[in-house]
Amino acid sequence: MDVIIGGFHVSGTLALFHTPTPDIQEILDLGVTVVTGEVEAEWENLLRDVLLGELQPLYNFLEPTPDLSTPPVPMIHKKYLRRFAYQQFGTIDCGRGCPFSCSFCSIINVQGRKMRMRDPEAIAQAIKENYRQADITFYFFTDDNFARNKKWREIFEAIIRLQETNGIAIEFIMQVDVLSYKIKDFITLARQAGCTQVFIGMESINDDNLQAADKKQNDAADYRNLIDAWHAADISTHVGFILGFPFDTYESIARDIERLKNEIQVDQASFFMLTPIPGSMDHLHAVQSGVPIDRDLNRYDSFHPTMDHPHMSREQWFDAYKQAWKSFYNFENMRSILQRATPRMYWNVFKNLVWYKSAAILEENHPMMTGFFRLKGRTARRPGYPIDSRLHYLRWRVPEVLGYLKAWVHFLLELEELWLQTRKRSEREQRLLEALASIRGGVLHNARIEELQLAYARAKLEVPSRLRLLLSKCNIWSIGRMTSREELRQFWGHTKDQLRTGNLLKIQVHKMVQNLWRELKLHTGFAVSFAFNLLPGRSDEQIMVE
Ligand code: B12
Ligand code: SF4
Repeated sequence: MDVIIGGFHVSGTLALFHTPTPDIQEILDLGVTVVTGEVEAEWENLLRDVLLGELQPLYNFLEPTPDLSTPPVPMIHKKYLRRFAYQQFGTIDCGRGCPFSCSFCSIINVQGRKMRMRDPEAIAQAIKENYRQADITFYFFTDDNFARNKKWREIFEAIIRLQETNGIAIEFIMQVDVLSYKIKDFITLARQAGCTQVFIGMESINDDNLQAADKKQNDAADYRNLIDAWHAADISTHVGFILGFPFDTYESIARDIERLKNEIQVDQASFFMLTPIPGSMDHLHAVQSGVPIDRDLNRYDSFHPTMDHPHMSREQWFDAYKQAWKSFYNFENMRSILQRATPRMYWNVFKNLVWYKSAAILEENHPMMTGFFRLKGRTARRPGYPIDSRLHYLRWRVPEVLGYLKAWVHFLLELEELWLQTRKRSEREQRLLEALASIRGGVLHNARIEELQLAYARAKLEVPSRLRLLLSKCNIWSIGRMTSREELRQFWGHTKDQLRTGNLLKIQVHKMVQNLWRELKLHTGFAVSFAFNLLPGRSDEQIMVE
């Protein structure tokens, strides 16, 4: 069987080392064909060589990089999407390259620093086809720096025209640099075209680190302006943040995360341990100067230390990394993020927080590598690793899954609390709550029917009859005036204590039934709201859980 390997690792490595490195030589010696660079202009020739049995060991297509204006945009097939949790999601690379020269980055050494772009009309056409054939309405534009795509305006305009003339509205995420907010009209048009989130290469808030990494375009003093500018357009901000630059220490990392949360106020952060990715200048310099770096390339995933750090042991560095996730995705920060979010941003941000926290804290993996539940099949092991017997597999896997499910139950309760404390209430609901709070000195629960009627009157809303208000207590779609789970938490804690101490007579059965009913309504309301808002283009306003 012919085996061909292409893509970023082999391309980046050969772009900088020019001759095969030991890992590439190893696969060449196994008879594998290695293809470096982009293959848009060469794919046909490559396939012809396969068919004729004339495959060469090594193809170098790094130079010249292909023109992107004519090759067709890859189409996404519905069949392929069936195995994904979110099947409306697609990717398109609208352009390639980046003019900057960050030392940890391999993009520039594979795709080059000169920007190349696809034809905006071809992109719009692909979006149209994907919509018709595969119902795709959400995109990740994979350009590493969309802000430097010279055709960004034409691309946004073509997408806006699709909405206006064909009724095809999409939402998308794109990657941009920190200077993007200074480009005239960029943010406004991005918003109109459907951008819901930007991924920003922030990397560090320590200027010494930024200088050391040749990331001179970043100025930490400007970050807050950047974030404010995107927020003003209702677009949420997600930053890439690297830990382990030369001027980082265990303590400075913790301080920087606090600033990221409280001063710069980003909505989401992806943390990475600095990794000398083959194809980056950092990797080349490490190899050339004999700096010890890990040989096992499986560890080059940004969540394993692969080299020593000047101020931290590998364990400390890894711990600082883990603490960064914990600190950023703690309850208080997630609450602040959601309180700041506008109604348009709210559910997008909420969903991302669920994904990120469950992956980073519950699964202890990088969110970009992890979905919601890792299958970990018994026989699905990397070559060289032993396959467990069925019994041995069940012995560790069953407790692991049970522990994971237990962690999820806690997490779901945390999410419910987050939702109750931050959800975007309709104006009507807000008025009613304020009126009731003013009548009852801030206490919202256990209101009598007369108090409720008075609150409706004060809020200048039509006053419901006594019967309707009584019936609404039985309505499963109504979460009433709950703004926190705290009262329920205290009740269940108290009941548990009474059960433990055998004080059964003191258990208030009618309160227990009442609270079970409230739990059921709350779980239903939250589940329905969450599921409903998974659909793109929805906002909480459309589902009334008054
Ligand atoms: C989008 C993206 C993601 C998305 C993927 C979403 C999705 N559903 O597709 C997400 C966010 C999930 C992701 C995750 C990760 N990513 Co990523 N990701 C990218 C990104 C930005 C675009 C990929 C893409 O679609 N490119 C467009 C296609 C057309 O380009 P291409 O893959 O390079 O393919 C061309 C050529 O390389 C060649 N080619 C490619 N494969 C082959 C195979 C053969 C046989 C041949 C002949 C040719 C060939 O032909 C293609 C056409 O020219 C790239 C950077 C980049 N600009 O490419 C990083 C990148 C691929 N990711 C990277 C990394 C490190 C990761 C993570 C490890 C991050 C993390 N810590 O979790 C994870 C790994 C996930 C995993 N399970 O493997 C690195 C890989 C570094 C390396 N190996 O050298 C890259 C290069 C970014 C970087 N420099 O840091 N990623
Ligand atoms: S700005 Fe981003 S894509 Fe460009 S060189 Fe730096 S890290 Fe790479």
